[in-house]
Amino acid sequence: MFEPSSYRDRRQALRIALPGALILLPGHDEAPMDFRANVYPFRQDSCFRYFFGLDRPGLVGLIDAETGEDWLFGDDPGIDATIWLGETERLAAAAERVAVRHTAPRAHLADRLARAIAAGRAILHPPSYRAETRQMLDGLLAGQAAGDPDGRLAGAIVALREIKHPDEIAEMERGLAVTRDMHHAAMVLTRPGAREQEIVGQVEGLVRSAGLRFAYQTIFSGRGEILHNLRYDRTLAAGELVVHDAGAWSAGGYATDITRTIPVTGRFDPVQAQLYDAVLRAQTLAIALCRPGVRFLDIHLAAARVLVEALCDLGLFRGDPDRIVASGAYALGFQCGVGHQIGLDVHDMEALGEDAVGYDGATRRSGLFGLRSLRLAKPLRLGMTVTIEPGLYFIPQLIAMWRAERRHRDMIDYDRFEAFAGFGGIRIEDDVLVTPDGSRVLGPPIAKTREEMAGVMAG
Ligand SMILES: [Mn+2]
Repeated sequence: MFEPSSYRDRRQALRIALPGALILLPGHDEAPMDFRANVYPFRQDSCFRYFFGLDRPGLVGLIDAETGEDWLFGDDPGIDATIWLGETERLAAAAERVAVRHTAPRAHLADRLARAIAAGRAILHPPSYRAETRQMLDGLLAGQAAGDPDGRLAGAIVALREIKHPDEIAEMERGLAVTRDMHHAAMVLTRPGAREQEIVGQVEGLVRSAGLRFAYQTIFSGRGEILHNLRYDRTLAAGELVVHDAGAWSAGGYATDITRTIPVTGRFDPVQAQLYDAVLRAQTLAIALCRPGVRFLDIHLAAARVLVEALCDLGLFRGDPDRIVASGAYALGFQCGVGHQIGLDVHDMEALGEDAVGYDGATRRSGLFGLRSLRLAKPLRLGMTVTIEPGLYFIPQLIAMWRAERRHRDMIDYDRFEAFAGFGGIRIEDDVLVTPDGSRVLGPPIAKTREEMAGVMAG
């Protein structure tokens, strides 16, 4: 947790952005897995955590821009919570840790909101992505003007949260130190005959030993062309590439998101090396292009062009690389976006709506296959943290589909593409801070060139 004043300052900044507003920020309750007392590991809502800091269930925050007051609604732990869970901290004491002076029992929230509604005030709250939260809000606000109809609240929150304070950067870098260990451990363990789940288990052990949790479900697969492959049921074979996409939540709740692509034998064959180096060049260029004011869309397209040039050299694409990029044909090899914002959430703030986070009035989402998956397109701002994660993926079903549709057939050699069925995928991902004159890769260096990875894998 940060200093109490930092949470007060954040709430004050939100009040200034939304004069007169009454802003309701529900925290999370426990989420049962299979029966009420057996719960998923607790994860606080990130908006609540950003403005109210507290990492415990059962709280609702209220920010009043008319009176200047902050309120926390919740209950002191009863004797059962103390007996079973050791919870003893009273709400008022917790509130003090985040500079909130006003607290009230959770049961008082309905009254408080009813009075505000009777006084004609609209209640702003972020969209709910958990059914329990939606149900609670439906009960509290039934039929009243509430939510975020014109996106003002989402816009104001994004404008604040997307600029990271140095304390937040330090928190992410502490998470990245563990993430470096995770990735290097996976490289050491990767070898022909190893089972994917064994390696994921060992890496998870490292995360747990550090007192942390995965920030999202790890990807560790020799079938790296499946972009979010969550199965670990294979045995690694010589000649394969393994995509390992894994990150931790830091102790303070900030996510890391790192990908490395590991050759199972420790060595790339010549074609793998050619394509790996192309992805690395695309990533290096994209990182170098990051600076305040540059549209992330243009960084995506620049990375795509580097990948296209390499695929032209191998005869998979033919013709003018700029045309291959502009037409969208490039997406046969690179189907996703080059990155996204990262912070408390691995895809930061996407609960507020992907377009609210990644697009603005001047930058609209494209409908083109590939580009439509770009989560961030608007210009970068100083202090933003983003992932840079270009990749190449050979997806047999997609190649067959496009071939049958004769898509971009003047630019694509489908026979060559089909020869890459079984190649898998390559992704290289780092977390990057936008600085005044460029960018900085966050955290300690994690082996990334072919030589660096061979060095780690050789022990
Ligand atoms: Mn990512």
